[in-house]
Amino acid sequence: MPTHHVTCPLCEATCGLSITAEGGAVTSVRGDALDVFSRGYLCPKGASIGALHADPDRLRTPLLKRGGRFTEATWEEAYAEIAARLGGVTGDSVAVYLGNPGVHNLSTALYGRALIKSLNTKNVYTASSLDQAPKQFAAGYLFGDPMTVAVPDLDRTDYLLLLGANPLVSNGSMMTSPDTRGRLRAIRARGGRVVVVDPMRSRTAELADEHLPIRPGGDAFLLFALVNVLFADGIAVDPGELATGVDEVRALAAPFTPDAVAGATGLAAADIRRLAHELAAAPSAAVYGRIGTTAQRFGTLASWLVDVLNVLTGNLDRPGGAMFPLAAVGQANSGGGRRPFRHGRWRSRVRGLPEVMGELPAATLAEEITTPGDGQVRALITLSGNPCLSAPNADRLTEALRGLDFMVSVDIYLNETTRHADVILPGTSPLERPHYDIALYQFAVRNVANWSEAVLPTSLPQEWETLLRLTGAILGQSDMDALDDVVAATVAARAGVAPAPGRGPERLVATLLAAGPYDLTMEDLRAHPHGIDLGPLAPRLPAVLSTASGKVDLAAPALTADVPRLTEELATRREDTMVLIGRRNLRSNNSWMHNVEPLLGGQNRCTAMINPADAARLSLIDGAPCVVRSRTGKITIPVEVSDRVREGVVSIPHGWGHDLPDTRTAVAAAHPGVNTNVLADDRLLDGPTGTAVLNGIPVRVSPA
Ligand SMILES: Nc1nc2c(c(=O)[nH]1)N[C@H]1C(S)=C(S)[C@@H](COP(=O)(O)OP(=O)(O)OC[C@H]3O[C@@H](n4cnc5c(=O)[nH]c(N)nc54)[C@H](O)[C@@H]3O)O[C@H]1N2
Ligand SMILES: Nc1nc2c(c(=O)[nH]1)N[C@H]1C(S)=C(S)[C@@H](COP(=O)(O)OP(=O)(O)OC[C@H]3O[C@@H](n4cnc5c(=O)[nH]c(N)nc54)[C@H](O)[C@@H]3O)O[C@H]1N2
Ligand code: SF4
Ligand SMILES: [Mo]
Repeated sequence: MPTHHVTCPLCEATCGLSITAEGGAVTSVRGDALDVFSRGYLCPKGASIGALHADPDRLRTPLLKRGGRFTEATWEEAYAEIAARLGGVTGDSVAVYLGNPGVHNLSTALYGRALIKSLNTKNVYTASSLDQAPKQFAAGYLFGDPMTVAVPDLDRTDYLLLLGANPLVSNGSMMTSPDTRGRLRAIRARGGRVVVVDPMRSRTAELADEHLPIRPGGDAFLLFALVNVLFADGIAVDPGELATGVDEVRALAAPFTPDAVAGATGLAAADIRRLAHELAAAPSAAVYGRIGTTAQRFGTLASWLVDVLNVLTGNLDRPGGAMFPLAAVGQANSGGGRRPFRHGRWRSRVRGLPEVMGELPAATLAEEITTPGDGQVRALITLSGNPCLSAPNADRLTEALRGLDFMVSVDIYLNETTRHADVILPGTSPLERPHYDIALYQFAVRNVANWSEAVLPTSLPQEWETLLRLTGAILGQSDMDALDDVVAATVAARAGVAPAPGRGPERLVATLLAAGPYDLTMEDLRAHPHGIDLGPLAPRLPAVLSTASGKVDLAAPALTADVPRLTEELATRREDTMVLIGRRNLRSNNSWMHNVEPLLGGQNRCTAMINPADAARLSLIDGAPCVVRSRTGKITIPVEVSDRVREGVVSIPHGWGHDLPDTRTAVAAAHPGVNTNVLADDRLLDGPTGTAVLNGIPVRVSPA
């Protein structure tokens, strides 16, 4: 039996899997010990990829809604319906929502854009505005491109300050690093220090040398205070010619002394001072913030200040600090002729929220659908997304989807979102397609390249073909090869090379590889099934920058413009309400791996975790149901009393709530949990980017 060595596409860690299969079924999945990056590591999700493939509920034929009920249909019937209902309909009345797995899927990553472009609509939504948009926005203004993101040089750093991240569970994000646990342990083993800032004593916090239980939403205050101490105590490193705006940053940080932010952060001023001195004194150090610092009220400011600290401690772009990866394929910042990042080129119709990276905030999708007038959204295409569970004010969005004239979903399940579609087009399972992690290698802690062939044959069309056919159905174009050539020509022109021969994503990867910074071909990739190690991260300043000044713009107005909101919050911040934050579980993947039997079972993971002192004060009993209310809704959920979470905070995982009618996910329905995003407020946003506040939502909690 041949063993297939492939990259796991289920999360950002890009682990190598060694898979054997027989007769179309997976017989074993192991971590690939020879993978140049992951060296044998795998998690329970990767181990369950065969079960995901075999899931009887996974869609294998198109579904068409007739008289309110789904029936199986042929692909031709499905496209005929789409052409009849959506043909020629372009412009703002059609919206697209692109979900997280699209990032891990070559087809969607490379062909989604063609579909979106052909629609010519402002109404483009993705999970980015529920996630990392503030980080990319900050990077865009600091460094010139939202893909120019500095990642911690995990394998060489002496000091790692992690905020709002739990990579022992999430396996790392915007920091592609298989076996993060091993890499963090190695920091400690070589005498370094790991400090975790998190309202929860997470698994990562348990592994760390120190855990600082910050109040949710307090990160920008803490980070500003660290900057303040660097200046006040004369230990800031002068970036000299490298950066502009140091004096502005110093002035802006002045009010945020450790004493001034102690209340807002819930942390002792002395600890903040010590932290600043430790960061400055470490031979090398990296500050890293993830979703607890981005999907929150001051996501942009916190993301900005993370890198301000990396600069002012002399750690930007130095080994052991925060460095810029150089991916082999599609790294936007490795070519020439780049224009500085801008946002706000257009605005959402109803709330006037600015575009960021060509997208509008998902938090505004519902009202764009329900508010009458010119440009009202009447049709929706979802591509590997489940916004009914993942976006804020879920009840309102669900209601909005009910009112659409037409909806198409490209997805592998009939679930909480796709049940609203008129047509569902099934994607392949991850094992039925080739893979190259075009997106995630751009954030990798080591430069690697790894091509994966499909493990199993399929009778389904590849998703790129589906996306092209969908594009064709809307544009009235039936020559798919011609459309594919247009996509290839566009990708090649942007990369400044000629298109490689062939078809589909493989041609595009070959094209981008030829345009990339390494002398590599597809043949090289194929000859190395365990990947090609391109070495540790190397310094890239100043060439990596594409700001107008050619320097790191530490005080770009788009970033500093949000400081007054923080100053105001410092004066008015109240402590009397409970706030809701999110959490992840190793055996979950946002909303969609809850139908994979081996990952379920055991105790109910969808609980409201609450500190014993709050439980006592609010008369909540461990295991008993409680009611959690916010401005937008209420849910009933079991209490889990735990001193892991700090006082004043409720922690509830997202992605649950599988007890809805008309879905086809039997395993998930047997372990439904509740949808926390009923509580997330679609009006509570990070200022500059409109990213949803999913951490730090004011709630009331009472016994049920
Ligand atoms: N409260 C709260 N809410 C959150 C978060 C939080 O921390 N707290 N996190 C946010 C974050 S970071 C994210 S990224 C979003 C995720 O938000 P979404 O991307 O909207 O949601 P997912 O749960 O990832 O849904 C993925 C969908 O893709 C489908 N799918 C899976 N694989 C494939 C495939 O290969 N092809 C196709 N066509 N479809 C596929 C699944 O069936 C599912 O419908 O959730 C956000 N929501
Ligand atoms: N197993 C698993 N892995 C996943 C996913 C999954 O659903 N399951 N989802 C994937 C996706 S889409 C993403 S984006 C990544 C996310 O990757 P991470 O950001 O590492 O995700 P989390 O595990 O949610 O960790 C966020 C931490 O922030 C803390 N937090 C909440 N609010 C605040 C705050 O205000 N300040 C601070 N400092 N901390 C806060 C939470 O308690 C939590 O421990 O994970 C990816 N990997
Ligand atoms: S950590 Fe992520 S990439 Fe690695 S096996 Fe698990 S799901 Fe796959
Ligand atoms: Mo995410």
